[in-house]
Amino acid sequence: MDRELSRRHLLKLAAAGAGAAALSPRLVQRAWAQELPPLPKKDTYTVGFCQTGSNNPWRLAETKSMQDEAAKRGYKLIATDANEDTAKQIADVASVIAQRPDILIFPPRESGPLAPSVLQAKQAGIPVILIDRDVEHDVAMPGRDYITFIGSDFVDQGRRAAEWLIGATGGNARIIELEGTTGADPAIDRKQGFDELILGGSFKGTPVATPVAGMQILASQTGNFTRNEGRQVMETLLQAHPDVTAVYAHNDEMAIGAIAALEAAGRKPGQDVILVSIDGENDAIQAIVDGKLGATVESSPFFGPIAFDTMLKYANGEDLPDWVVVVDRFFDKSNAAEFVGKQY
Ligand code: GYE
Repeated sequence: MDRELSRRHLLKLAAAGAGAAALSPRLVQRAWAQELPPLPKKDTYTVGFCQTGSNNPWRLAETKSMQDEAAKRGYKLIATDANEDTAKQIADVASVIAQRPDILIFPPRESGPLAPSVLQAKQAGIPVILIDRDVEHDVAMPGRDYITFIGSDFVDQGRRAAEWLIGATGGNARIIELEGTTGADPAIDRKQGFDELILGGSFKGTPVATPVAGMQILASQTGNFTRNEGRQVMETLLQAHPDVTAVYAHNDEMAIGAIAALEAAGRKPGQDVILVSIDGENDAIQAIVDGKLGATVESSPFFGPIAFDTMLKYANGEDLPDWVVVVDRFFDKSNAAEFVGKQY
């Protein structure tokens, strides 16, 4: 057992109010069994990276960021692509574990089904860092079962989108919400943050917002984070709700799809229908400049540098937070021009 890691664990026990000296040997033994797998200090690492798919610019940018950074540092990447199929990602993780990388760094496509995969890696003695999407903490816990989650505050992203939309519509809108992949952490949280602000609600029993009287959500349906499904779902919902005046899409690709559906139906995105989304890809920045998309909350796909830096901190025995929060910018017509073609 790495001494630095042992120290980290004891610090945690102490922080939890359980002094190590007060623990019976059996309890200590059980605590060790819960230890995160260690990561030795080495000159080079073999890193497992199980991507969810390659069906949008965000995913491609994330994969490239991991590949580029691994190449720069001379690390070997064992990469898989689940083709946006959760069952395949579960199988991919299992097969990468069998190849015994030093560490597994990956985005779990769905937060429930991939949680056991994290435990599987831990059992095999392979430490895990989750990037961009998290798993359910009642099954797998950061700091206990995996090192940490590196990613954005998705609830806050949803809130920021709602705040902007309330401002842009003067607090009066009939909204269609295009949700991300069902069961994906960002889809769940982006809906929660947005809906809470618009409709009012509570978080763990505490009221967080009162409804905005003039804002209503006409329909909320998944478009699977893709442009094509965003367009198709928007086409269908537009027929059922021709009185729509705003769209909130959980990512840019679906917003771009919705813009196409609106234009095909003779509507004027940016004028009679106001759109807001999340990510900050090139096409979205351009759509803002063109006056079709109102704003997008940034969600960065560039995880390579921060993922490997975090990995090295772990190898060095540094105490890490359970969540490494990625801070996001915001793009609207006030700043979009300076980012044209500079994103991904
Ligand atoms: O917003 C979306 C992608 O998990 C944060 O997944 C990520 C999201 C991102 O497909 O475009």
